[in-house]
Amino acid sequence: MNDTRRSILESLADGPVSGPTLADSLDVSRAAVWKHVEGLREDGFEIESGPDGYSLAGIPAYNGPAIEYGLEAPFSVEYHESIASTNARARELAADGRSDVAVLADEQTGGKGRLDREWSSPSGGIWVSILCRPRVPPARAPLYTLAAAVATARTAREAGIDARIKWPNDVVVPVAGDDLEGADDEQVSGDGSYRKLSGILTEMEGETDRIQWLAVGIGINANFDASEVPAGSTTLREERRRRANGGRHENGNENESHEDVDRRLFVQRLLEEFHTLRTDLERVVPAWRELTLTIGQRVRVELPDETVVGEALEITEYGGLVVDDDDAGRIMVSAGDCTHLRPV
Ligand code: BT5
Repeated sequence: MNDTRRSILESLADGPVSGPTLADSLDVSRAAVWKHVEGLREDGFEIESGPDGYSLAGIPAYNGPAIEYGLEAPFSVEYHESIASTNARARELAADGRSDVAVLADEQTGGKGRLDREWSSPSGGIWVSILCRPRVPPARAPLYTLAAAVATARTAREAGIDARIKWPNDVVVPVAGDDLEGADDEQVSGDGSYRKLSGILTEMEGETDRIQWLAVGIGINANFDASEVPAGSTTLREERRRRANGGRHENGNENESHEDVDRRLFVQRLLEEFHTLRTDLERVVPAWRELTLTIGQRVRVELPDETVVGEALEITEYGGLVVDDDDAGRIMVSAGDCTHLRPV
């Protein structure tokens, strides 16, 4: 959003302001004010004209300008109703030299998980890629993925959901012991199973000693039913419904639900949390440890050429997982697919 439009919205937030007053305070012509007001209306802002001037009667539910309005983090927002993959778009923007852009979409038609897996991204989700250019060596890149997991879990917790982190990059919701229906028998947390709420895919380009750009892609199942994504997943809507029903799961047939989150506010909090963490990387791992279910669990970690099974002991300063492997003893793994297992 351009600065003049941002200033107009800020002025209108405190009550009606006349066109001439806006023109004076912004040092633009009255015609320019009118043009910007029309532009804001086209973006979905409800701007009424009354005897005292313009007033702001409503903001759009979810689009780029709406997310930028009131966002307290230095990202510009590019929003698409539908796109193949926000990560692919972030890569294009990186090639154009851009930075600090959040690419968002209501729906992705070619969402990607790690190792080129498919990521289901129906309409109603939060599909976002944050493009940035941190001045750190590539070895520290995993901290941005961990920061995204912390930011996601914290924001979901603010929305009333018991979101936790599974190493390295999944945000999951533990399943209570009496609600195991549909949960994978093998995937267990300390007190039952878990369902996946969010996944993160970080892509980067760089040299040995410097990151060129980094795109942190965060997928959060938000305002749709869990039946739209693979078994073993959950959504914000589903979890809030479950909570409202006292823990029982009930299927909803409607397309919209009063348990839906305000995606605009959710994304703003997510970007703000991520920004706070990226400016203070020392705090990322301690914050991650507080939210994880993995440490102390018996885990299986699938690596490209081997599988490690044992107790997860610790996370290293750059996000590696230390496992006490049943055969090989203490091993550090830096990436892989991790499953929590039932204790032997
Ligand atoms: C991930 O991969 O968890 C990373 C997902 C990143 C998605 C975001 S959305 C915004 C940005 N743009 C993109 O194109 N991608 C990023 P991984 O750990 O490999 O998990 C993938 C596996 O999760 C799949 O093989 C499915 O089994 C499962 N899966 C697919 N869609 C899912 C969903 N919506 N919710 C939960 N699980 C899903």
